[in-house]
Amino acid sequence: MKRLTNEEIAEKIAETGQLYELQGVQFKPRAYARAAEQIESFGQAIVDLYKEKGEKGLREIPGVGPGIAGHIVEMLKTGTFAEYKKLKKAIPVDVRDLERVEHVGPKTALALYKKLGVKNVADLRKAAASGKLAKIVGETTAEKISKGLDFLKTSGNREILGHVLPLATRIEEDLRAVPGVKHAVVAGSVRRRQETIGDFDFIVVADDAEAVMERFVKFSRVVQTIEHGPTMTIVRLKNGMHADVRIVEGDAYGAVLQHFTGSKEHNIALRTLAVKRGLKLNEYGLWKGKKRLAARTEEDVYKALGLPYIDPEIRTNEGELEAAKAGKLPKLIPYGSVRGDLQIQTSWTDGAASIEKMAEEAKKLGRAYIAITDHTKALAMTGGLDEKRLAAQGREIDALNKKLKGFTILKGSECDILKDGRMDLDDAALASLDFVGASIHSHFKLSSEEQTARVIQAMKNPYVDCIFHPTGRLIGKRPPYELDMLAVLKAAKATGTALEIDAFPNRSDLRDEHVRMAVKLGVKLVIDTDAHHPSHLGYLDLGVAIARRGWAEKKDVLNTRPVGELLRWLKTPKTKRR
Ligand code: DGT
Ligand code: CA
Ligand code: CA
Ligand code: ZN
Repeated sequence: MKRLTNEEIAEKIAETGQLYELQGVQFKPRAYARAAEQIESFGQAIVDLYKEKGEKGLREIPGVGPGIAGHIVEMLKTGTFAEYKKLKKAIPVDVRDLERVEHVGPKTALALYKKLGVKNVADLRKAAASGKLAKIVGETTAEKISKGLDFLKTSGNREILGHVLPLATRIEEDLRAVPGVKHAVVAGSVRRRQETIGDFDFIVVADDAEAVMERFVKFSRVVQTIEHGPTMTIVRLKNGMHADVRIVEGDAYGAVLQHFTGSKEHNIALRTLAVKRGLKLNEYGLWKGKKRLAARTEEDVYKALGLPYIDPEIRTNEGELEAAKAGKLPKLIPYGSVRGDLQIQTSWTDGAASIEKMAEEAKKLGRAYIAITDHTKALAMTGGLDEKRLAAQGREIDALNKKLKGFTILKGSECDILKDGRMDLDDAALASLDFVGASIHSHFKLSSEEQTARVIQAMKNPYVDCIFHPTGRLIGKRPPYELDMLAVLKAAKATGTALEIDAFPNRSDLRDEHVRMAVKLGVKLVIDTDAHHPSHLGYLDLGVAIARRGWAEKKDVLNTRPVGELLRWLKTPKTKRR
């Protein structure tokens, strides 16, 4: 039996769905995508589930029917399955690669393969450069695709935090399970919760370094050892990322962790500060001549430099050392402190699950409330709601609220902002809701003046409580639309409109630097998952990480409030909100 991880199984199922989509098969693409998401977020290793309960056990996974269960069994036995091989042979296109390029959907991918033999991004680049692309898709689309390719190039090989944080956490856990390991943590950009990640840096405390390294290089997630030393090893993981592991003795743990957490800019500033005080800071500790003043914990190191502990998320050398010296560090919003999720899509539009299912799952995760915010009619491809269907949805929510104890479902909307800044729903419909989010989903190419005016116009609507994913960027895929963020933030303050931190991994929107501007201006924030599936509801703390990187405190974030307090704020006329 192959010891495949849930991610590996999910990846192949998802790819199979995309291959079906490429062939124009109905229904299957969606079903496979859904099953893949369930497999990836399944609480137990699929291998173990299969060992325990056989093929029947696999069908307990939501969305997995006999067909997909059969594929999984085959995969566990042989590493692949016949259906996948057949599809891949018919259309040997790397869909996972191509889908990273904006404006390349399944139809285009198929046409490009049939007419030009394009199988991956590298082929696509050649086709674009030679002008052949334009002959197939037309000048306009070719231009758009070329822009998508450029954007992909500049965003490089970095991974999105939310896509790799679970993996980093699992490797930490696996390291901790190795006999003799006392501590294992991930340092570097992951510990700082930076929005994209180059590589993993693990710091391990153990007495017998070599024994631990021997175990580490044999982890099932490791495909290649790049450097193998007694205390420092670099490997390549199955997902293509590199991971460094350093093994240290306990009495230098704090200094090593501090050093390898970074950022480099923060470390350089901290070393300069040490030098000014006649001291020397390196990865072995803080030194006065040959005497080591501190090294055991990070707190010890900062304290010996006359500083309070500085949270990793704000170690960027953007004023944190000055704030620390002045005793003015923010008390960052704690993880787990957001009580309710205010952007959730359901099967009323493009979400995968019912309102009830999303509520149940949110409750399981410890949330006290959610807002249901399905799309509106202008977003026709999602089946966006009109005023009448929104009212019907409201009646379903009323009925559910009667059943639920200690949990509240708020009525909301992700209402489209039309090109001129008007809202896609009439005022009466908006007024009937508890929480109105407004989003841009069209006309991305307006000039900065027009786009800024459009968003500000939306904020002037007395019923719009929040602007969702304010910049519209998709990391590695689509740049933000042109927007004068300072003007938007000032208008948010003036109109009593909140701005969202959308925690969905490839959105992360607002981003850290905007959050910091918002906090300075006293603009209220909301942290949401933008969940389209129950498994997305767990993203909330990724949004908290962005808030922390933007120096936000609990008071800056509206949905850290209990539901009663939140509703009081929402019912206050916008210009009187504090
Ligand atoms: P990444 O991997 O690109 O997402 O970003 P980091 O911050 O994880 O960078 P990485 O893996 O190259 O190094 C981990 C940490 O080690 C980094 O945040 C700070 C420390 N470090 C690495 N190189 C230097 C250096 O040349 N000078 C100083 N002061 N620190 C360094
Ligand atoms: Ca790193
Ligand atoms: Ca590294
Ligand atoms: Zn949506």
